[in-house]
Amino acid sequence: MTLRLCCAWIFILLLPGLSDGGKLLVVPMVGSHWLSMQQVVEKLAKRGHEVVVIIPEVTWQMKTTQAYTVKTYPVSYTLEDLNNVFHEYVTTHLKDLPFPLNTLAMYNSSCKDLFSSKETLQYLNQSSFDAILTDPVFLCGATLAKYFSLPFVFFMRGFPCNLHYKAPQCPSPLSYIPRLFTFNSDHMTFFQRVENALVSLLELGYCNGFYEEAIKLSSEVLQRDVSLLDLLNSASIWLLRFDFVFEYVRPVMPNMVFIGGINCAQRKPLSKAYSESTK
Ligand SMILES: *[C@@H]1O[C@H](CO)[C@@H](O)[C@H](O)[C@H]1NC(C)=O
Ligand SMILES: CC(=O)N[C@H]1CO[C@H](CO)[C@@H](O)[C@@H]1O
Repeated sequence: MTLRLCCAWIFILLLPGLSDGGKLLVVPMVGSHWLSMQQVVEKLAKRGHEVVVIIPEVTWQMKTTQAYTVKTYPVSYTLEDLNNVFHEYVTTHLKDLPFPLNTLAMYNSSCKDLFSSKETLQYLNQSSFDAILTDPVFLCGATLAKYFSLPFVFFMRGFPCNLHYKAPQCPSPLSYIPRLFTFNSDHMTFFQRVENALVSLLELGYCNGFYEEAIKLSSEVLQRDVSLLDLLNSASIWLLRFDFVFEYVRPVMPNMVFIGGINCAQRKPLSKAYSESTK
């Protein structure tokens, strides 16, 4: 009996169809986030998966290769708008001001343009992808996955407000898991625990405010009221581009995979000046 079962398994594994590559749609975030994602995308294409990367027509040059297909969609802004947004982003960052709203506006208009392009949506629908790989920080990829009812994999550094722990429902007892920016450790005094509890109350409110427009757009596209957690909590796998040793020790779910090492995939030798100064 067990032998027969075993043979059946071997037979299933040898069926030609099952070892064929899948069809993957990649919804990246342009800019620095693309650099490490590209490594993965290239590898997947080399392993025989059919990969399509979808990006706005107006974007900074993204190094691409012939290994995968790049599909662009029309957008309502110009390269000059994009550059202005970037300059403002850098200046506000340097002055330590909060995240500039025009950056958000740019991302949300690029997502809106994607859903306004009938031709693009038709192409995506007809391509019948097996899954979506996306950097979810601006939620467009997650919305697209829900729109086409496709399973999706997140590839990311992290969300503000600990959403990458909250959405997959990691246990997060307030007395032991320090909240972001509190600088507490996992050993907290009574007052630190109170502080931790108060910060955790503010977290979701803060993120809902930050993502207000993006959530509005997702609700419009999906024609129902969606919340931030609705959009995020059904991700099949979370590939997290950091390492838990840089964070606090905390329990994570089995579909969360730390891949911080990928940031070192494109390494270069130290510059001569640096190696000499450390001698
Ligand atoms: C995709 O195309 C099919 C068949 O043409 C159609 O029934 C379906 O509604 C489309 N899905 C979306 C999300 O547009
Ligand atoms: C906060 C923010 O950026 N909101 C903008 C998102 O995009 C829409 C149009 O696509 C704008 O009307 C919002 O002001």
